[in-house]
Amino acid sequence: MKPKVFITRAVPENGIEMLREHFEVEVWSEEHEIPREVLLKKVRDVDALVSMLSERVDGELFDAAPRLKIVANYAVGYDNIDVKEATRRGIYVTNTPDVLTNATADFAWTLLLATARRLIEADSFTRSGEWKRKGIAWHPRWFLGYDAYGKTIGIVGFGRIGQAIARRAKGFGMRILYNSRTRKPEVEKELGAEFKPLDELLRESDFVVLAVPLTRETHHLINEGRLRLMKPTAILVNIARGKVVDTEALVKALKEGWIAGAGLDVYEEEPYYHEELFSFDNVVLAPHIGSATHGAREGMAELVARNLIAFKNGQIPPTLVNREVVNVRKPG
Ligand code: 8YV
Repeated sequence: MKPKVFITRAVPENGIEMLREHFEVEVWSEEHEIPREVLLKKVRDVDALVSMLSERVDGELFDAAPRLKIVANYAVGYDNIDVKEATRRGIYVTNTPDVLTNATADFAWTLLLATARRLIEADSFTRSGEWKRKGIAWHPRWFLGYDAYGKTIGIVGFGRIGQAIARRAKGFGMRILYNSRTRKPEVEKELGAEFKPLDELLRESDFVVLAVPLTRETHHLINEGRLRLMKPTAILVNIARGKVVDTEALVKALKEGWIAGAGLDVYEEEPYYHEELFSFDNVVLAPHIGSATHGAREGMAELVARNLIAFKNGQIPPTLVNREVVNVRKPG
C-alpha cells in the first residue's frame, strides 16, 4: 500500500504527477480554502501533508493526524507551522527555498518601480478615457515620480531573496544598504553592499524593501517610530509578511506624508486587509503574488514532491527545515 498524502490546494500538476508514483494523493481542488474542520478530518489517516501559508499547522492539527510524519509547506516561509511542536513529535517540515527567489525579487522590483513611477495611476488614467477627455497629449508636470537609477536602496533581511533584490539594484547603479541578523562579508564584497543598523538604513534609503521572515523579533519591526525615520521622498516595499509592518502606523505615515508611497504584496490579515490603504494613489497593492510565475510555482511543486519522495525512500529531504528532527525519528 502506498502512503497517503493530502494536498490542501491544487498546486501545479507536475508536482502532483511526481507524487502519484509514490503516494496515494488527494488534492483539495476547490478554489476556496479548505475549512479548518474539513482539514482536521482529511488529515486523520494521512502520512504526509502539503500545506499552504494560509493553514495553521499546529498541535491541534498534529493531534488530528496520528499517522502524519512529514509536512511539506508550499512556500519558502513557514511561519504558519509550529516547527518546534512538529520536531517534538518527530514530524519533518520542509519548505521551498531557491526556486522562488528570482520570481520574488523580480516582483519586489515590479512594486518598487510601479510605485516610484505611478504606473497604476497612469494605467487607469489612460484606460478610463481620462487622458482622451483632457484632450491634451501630455503635460510636463503629469505623473511625476521618483528616480530609481543611482539612488539608495535599503534591504531589510539579506537572505536569498534580499540578496537577489540587491543583485538587481546593482544594475540600477544604486548604493546598496542592508540589515540582517548576521553580516554577510562575501556578499558585501560581491555587491558592494554596506551593512547598516536598521534605523540608519531607514534614514538613508530612498527605497526600503522588506525581505525578512516573520518571527517574534520582526513582528511590527516597521512601526510608527521607524516610519518617522524614513525620508519624505522614500518608498516602502513589502514582499515579506504583512505583520512585519504596523499597518495602522503605515496608514498614518501615508496620510501625513512621512513617506512618499508604498508597494505592498502582503498584509497583516489576508485577504481582509486595511481598506484604508485603498484611498491612497501613492500605494500599489498586490494580492500576495510574489512567487506567482509559471516557473516558480512549478519549481515549488517539484521541490515539494522531491522532499516527500526522498523522505519516503528513507533519505533526508533536500530542504528540511527542522534538522534536529532526525534525532527523534529516522526518515521513511
Ligand atoms: C507563497 C510566500 O509561496 O513562499 C512564501 O513564503 O510568501 C509565497 O510565495 C505563496 O503564497 C504560496 O503559499
